[in-house]
Amino acid sequence: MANSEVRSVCPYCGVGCGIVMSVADGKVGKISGDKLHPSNFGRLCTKGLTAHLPLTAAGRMEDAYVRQQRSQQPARTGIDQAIAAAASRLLGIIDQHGPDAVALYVSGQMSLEAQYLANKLAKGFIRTRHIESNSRLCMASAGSGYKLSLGADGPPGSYQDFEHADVFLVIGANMADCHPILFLRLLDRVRAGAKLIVIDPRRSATADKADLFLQVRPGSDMALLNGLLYLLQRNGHTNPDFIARHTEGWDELPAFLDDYTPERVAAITGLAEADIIRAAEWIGGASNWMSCWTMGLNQSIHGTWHTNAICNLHLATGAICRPGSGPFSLTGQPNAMGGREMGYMGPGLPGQRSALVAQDRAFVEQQWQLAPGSLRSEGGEGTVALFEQMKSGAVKACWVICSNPVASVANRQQVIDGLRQAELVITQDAFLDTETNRYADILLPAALWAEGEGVMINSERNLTLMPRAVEPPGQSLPDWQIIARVACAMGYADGFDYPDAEAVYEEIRRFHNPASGYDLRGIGYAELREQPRQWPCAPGRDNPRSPLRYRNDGSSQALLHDAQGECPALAFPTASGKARFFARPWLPA
Ligand SMILES: Nc1nc2c(c(=O)[nH]1)N[C@H]1C(S)=C(S)[C@@H](COP(=O)(O)OP(=O)(O)OC[C@H]3O[C@@H](n4cnc5c(=O)[nH]c(N)nc54)[C@H](O)[C@@H]3O)O[C@H]1N2
Ligand SMILES: Nc1nc2c(c(=O)[nH]1)N[C@H]1C(S)=C(S)[C@@H](COP(=O)(O)OP(=O)(O)OC[C@H]3O[C@@H](n4cnc5c(=O)[nH]c(N)nc54)[C@H](O)[C@@H]3O)O[C@H]1N2
Ligand code: SF4
Ligand SMILES: [Mo]
Repeated sequence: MANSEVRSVCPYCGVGCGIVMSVADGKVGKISGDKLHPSNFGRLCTKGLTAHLPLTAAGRMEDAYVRQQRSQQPARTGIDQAIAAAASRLLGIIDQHGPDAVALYVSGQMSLEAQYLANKLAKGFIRTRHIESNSRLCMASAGSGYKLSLGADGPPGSYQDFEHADVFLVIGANMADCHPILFLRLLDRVRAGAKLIVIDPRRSATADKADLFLQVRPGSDMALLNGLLYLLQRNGHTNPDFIARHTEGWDELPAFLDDYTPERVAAITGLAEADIIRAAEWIGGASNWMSCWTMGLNQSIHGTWHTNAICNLHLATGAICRPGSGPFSLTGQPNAMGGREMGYMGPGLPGQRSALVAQDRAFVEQQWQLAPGSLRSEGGEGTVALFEQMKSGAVKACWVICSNPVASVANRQQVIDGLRQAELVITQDAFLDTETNRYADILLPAALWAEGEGVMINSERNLTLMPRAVEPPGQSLPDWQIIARVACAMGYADGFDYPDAEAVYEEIRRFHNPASGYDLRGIGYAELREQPRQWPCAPGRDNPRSPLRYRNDGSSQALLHDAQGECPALAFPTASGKARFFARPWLPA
């Protein structure tokens, strides 16, 4: 390949910063920030600046490996033979034990195309209910919380809101270390006068920058969030007009909130009453305010409720779906947002659809050219349950792609027991010596992000094309291609014969969802080669940005008429078109 500058996206976190790679002699020599990219405008953190180093690091898996016996070392094999072996052994297990004996465990670090194909293969063709992803460990709570409160997954706003907020509520997120470039954007606004409230049991690097640091007891957030809403209501800082027009379920809240007086909340959280009161005054007095949260709230048995409680605050103050305001869950992984949209957890189907909904199944069956009634109306039970089911022998084969569950899933011993108990473990990784590969029967060599083409979607629904900048080493192939080739070898060539990643993406574009506004129709590879673009994007839309969702303009989402036949300003994708309040109590962890 000729020497060139290639624009792409940093593969390390959900901020999704634009990068420019200097490619010379078939190698990426240097990475700098893309000044034109809407996530970072040229800034990069250390991880982005050094993202090219792993491409040529020692230990890449350049060939496939197959282990004939568990006690032996895996032997180097041609990739064609390994793919054929993977396919025939999967088919053998399906024949003998049925489709639910097979599981896929995939990743928010893969491209959109790979995520889509994995789900298509699992739900559409193998017809197992077991496909899960590492995002289950990460932002599944935010996803299900949004769905309940607002009707669909994903933040309603965008990074542009950071430039307009007057108050930031950062709770259970260490942005300074984990989303550094977005944190710089936030601090720019704080320097211009906005106030930063940080809620964390630890005095983190993020807390060090706070105007008000609330050092809560771990697991007491629900009490605090309810306590803030109690005070907003008592102080007359709610927005009754917004509540009446765009929400339902408020009626039961005032009585419920009476349990969350500053006195009681202080006792539960360990905070000073005065600090709780101050936080509520800042939020109530702000013209615009945003909340940012991540693992401190998501990784909890009450994770979904936490998202509901945050949405309650925004709905009650009407601080949502307008510039500078909104609940903004930060995405950890570079393409977890894409995976959530592709439905790679539980019963999800592409385009923010669900296998539990008959209409959604019918739509997807049509797209995949399957007979009506082919898709199953159920999903799996989640990541932890998946490894339990492997350990108990119910799930007999697991194909792990772009994740290292022995290192990252809770209760390591159970994961190891599950992998040991399984008849067939296939891993697909870019590196050879991972904790999980040690338990694999077949190891498939994956290309890294810069070695294949694909799309990544960041926290704010922005799509960036990752072009192929360099050749993958040895026999390694992009994830989407390995998945497609295994599917073809299993006999599903009709559904998986794609010439390139763009052809897969073209199929994904057909999954426009007028219920949720999920819409890539106006975004093709051709547009993405010019610049990143944000969905919802109806065909012909000029503006590459689409910073606000749920505006009732009928372009990507079906136009909503209310009971009086009028069109409200906002259309939440719920049955009534209104967002929902949920009374979620604080319970001990
Ligand atoms: N350098 C680096 N950056 C990364 C990653 C990485 O591996 N390395 N991973 C990426 C990924 S996948 C993710 S998910 C994100 C994670 O990003 P974050 O969620 O921001 O990081 P964590 O350190 O997991 O947790 C955030 C904070 O939650 C706090 N916390 C713990 N328990 C509670 C609680 O009960 N209540 C409250 N309010 N807070 C609590 C912790 O003290 C911590 O400061 O980072 C992304 N960015
Ligand atoms: N103890 C503890 N556990 C945690 C967390 C924690 O904070 N503490 N955080 C949780 C969270 S938020 C997350 S998101 C998960 C993440 O958990 P994992 O998904 O296990 O995370 P990674 O370490 O990113 O592992 C990714 C694997 O993919 C490989 N890889 C990288 N690029 C590619 C590629 O392009 N293709 C393929 N096929 N492979 C590739 C890497 O070599 C690596 O083995 O961990 C969760 N588990
Ligand atoms: S903030 Fe995230 S996306 Fe941006 S450069 Fe750092 S790791 Fe990459
Ligand atoms: Mo994560």
